[in-house]
Amino acid sequence: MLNLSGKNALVTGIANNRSIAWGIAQQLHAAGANIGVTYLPDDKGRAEKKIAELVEPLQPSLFLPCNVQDEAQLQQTFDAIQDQWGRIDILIHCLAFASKDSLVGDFSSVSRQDFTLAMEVSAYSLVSLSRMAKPLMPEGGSILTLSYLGGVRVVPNYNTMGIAKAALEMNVRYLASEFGPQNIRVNAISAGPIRTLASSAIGGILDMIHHVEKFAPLRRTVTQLEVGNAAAFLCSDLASGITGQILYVDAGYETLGATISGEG
Ligand code: 0WE
Repeated sequence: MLNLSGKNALVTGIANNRSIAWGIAQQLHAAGANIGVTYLPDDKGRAEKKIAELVEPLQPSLFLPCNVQDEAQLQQTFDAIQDQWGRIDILIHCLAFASKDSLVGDFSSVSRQDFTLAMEVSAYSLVSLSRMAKPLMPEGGSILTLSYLGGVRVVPNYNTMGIAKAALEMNVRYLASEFGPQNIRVNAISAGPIRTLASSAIGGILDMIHHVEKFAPLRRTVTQLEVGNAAAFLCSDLASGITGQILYVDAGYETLGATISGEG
């Protein structure tokens, strides 16, 4: 049976109640995990208040600001884990950012700065968080990140994020190889499109969702809680033999080779 009791799980990337990270946090909690949450702080402390209220039902035993572009905040996060938990079992990475300019129009128009920003926040951050988690996983652990099909195939406007997701998926494989001897597993879930804060900022996301509802084998999109269930499985001992994998939780969309109805 799926049981995460006694496991310490740090969840990054909760922005609001539509976040996939929130779906994952709820299902890890439902499976008995002890939850820690990091959030992206803003100047006015609004994010802190909003996310604290949201996650309150999960009774997180850690609640920390963590902007992955800030080395000091990263260090403080793992110092707190060391002090208060002593050990971490599960690390959930649900972080991505690309400038709006780099998510529209011609891919080749991306600036050096926007390309680097997307790579740093969306791909490199898995490396830095994993490196810092490793010494706190002496008896093994599970690291999970979120990807998207746009990292392996061309999706209009996904552009620079697609390159960052391709790098992220290779990070998963290289980290899985390096950390495997310490019984630390590293995997990704490639989720289908879901209406979230990040995706709703994108023009044409509704068209993407209608397209999936029309053509995906299950004829619908997936929910945050379905991604959360797959995450709970991958982070549990039921998945003890799985590492370096990208699991599609996308209502079957990835299997398609043509999106025509075939009905004439
Ligand atoms: O990974 C993503 C979105 C990540 C994302 C979203 C934003 C919006 C606001 C990263 N950076 C930003 N920056 C902002 O300023 N998805 C998988 C959702 C998504 O984004 C798309 C999609 C889908 C699906 C962009 C174009 C086309 C499809």
